[in-house]
Amino acid sequence: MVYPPTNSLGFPISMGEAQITKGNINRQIAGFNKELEFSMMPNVQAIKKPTDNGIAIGHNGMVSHFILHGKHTHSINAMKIFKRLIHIDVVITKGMGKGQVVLGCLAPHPPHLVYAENPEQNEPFSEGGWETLRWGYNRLARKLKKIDYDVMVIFTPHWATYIGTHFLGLPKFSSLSVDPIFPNIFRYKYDLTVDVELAQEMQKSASDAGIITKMMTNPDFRIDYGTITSCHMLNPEWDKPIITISSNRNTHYYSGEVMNEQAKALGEACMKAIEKSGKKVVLVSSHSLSHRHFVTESPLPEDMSREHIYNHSQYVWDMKMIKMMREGKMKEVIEIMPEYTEQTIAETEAGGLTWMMAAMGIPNYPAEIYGYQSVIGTGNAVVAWDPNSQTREIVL
Ligand code: 2X7
Ligand code: FE2
Repeated sequence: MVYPPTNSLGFPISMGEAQITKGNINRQIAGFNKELEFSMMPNVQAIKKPTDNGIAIGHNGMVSHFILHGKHTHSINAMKIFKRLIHIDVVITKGMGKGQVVLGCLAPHPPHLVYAENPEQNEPFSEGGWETLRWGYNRLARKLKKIDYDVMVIFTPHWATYIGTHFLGLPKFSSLSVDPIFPNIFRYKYDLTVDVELAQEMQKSASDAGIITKMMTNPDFRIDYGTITSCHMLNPEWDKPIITISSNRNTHYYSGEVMNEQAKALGEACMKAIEKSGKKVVLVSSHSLSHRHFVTESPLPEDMSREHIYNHSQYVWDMKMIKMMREGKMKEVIEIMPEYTEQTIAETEAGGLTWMMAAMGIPNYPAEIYGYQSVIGTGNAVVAWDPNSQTREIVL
């Protein structure tokens, strides 16, 4: 058995040989989660059953295609059949082994960004604005289009739950999301799909870790604008299911240090569930960085002559954080998070970045920086962590 490393989809390809001893072969392969079973014509004999988990989705001549549901090992040459050599190509088209995070995104959610994009779902009309952030987001959205993933999991500060951590728990949510502070710029019609199976796994895993949890199963529940803005900017087609995780107010109840510990525990629990699920997941930490903001709006919200960071010290702090991200120093970022959050009233207070970093094993590789810009005085960075060193880029 030969194992060339990967096929064009990035999955391993294995090839095996089987000996034909006589007559014709009608090979039919069926396998369900435990073992592949080869059922063959009576004159065909299997010495040893292949021991992989998977299902065959058909064959074309001598080529069979498998979708695997487990470890990537085969013993296809287990067939001792007629006296000539046949070649069996096993093309693994979809891995259902250990699930993984394929990308982590810091995705700020000022509703101004959606407003400036003028998508058909949003009622108000704008003349644009905040291009540095939007173009950065557009570029990240293009990268995401090239990544194979099953679900986007978002942690949002604007679904604030006062007892425990909640997970979206119905397959569909559809309504109008109105920003309570900026109803003039954000009235967005959404109709989104949730991966309830993974949400339940995450909830169970978090609960097993001692975290208070709950599934949101109220069909009238309104999705917060943080979730919608980050998801819209990352995937305007909405062609993937999502899961939103609420933020518990640990920083406010206790301290930034307690928030860090709780968010880490939640991230690790979510990762266990992801691994078990076999799914490929994009994690999204939806928030701004520094968060002091103006309290009056300019007559035209998108008037960029009015836009600037609230104060210089916020800018200096944000740049310090972004430099550490660029250098792959996420352990240090998390360590300094309580102080940073206090000094700039940063939206990291909700725990999103700590949660995402913990789920990703605290990356020590450089983050991809897509843009930084202020929105009503807050500091916002679009950043991604790509665990795949082959596709990781220096963007800016
Ligand atoms: O939620 C937000 C935010 N985080 C930053 C800026 C403007 C509005 O809303
Ligand atoms: Fe926010």
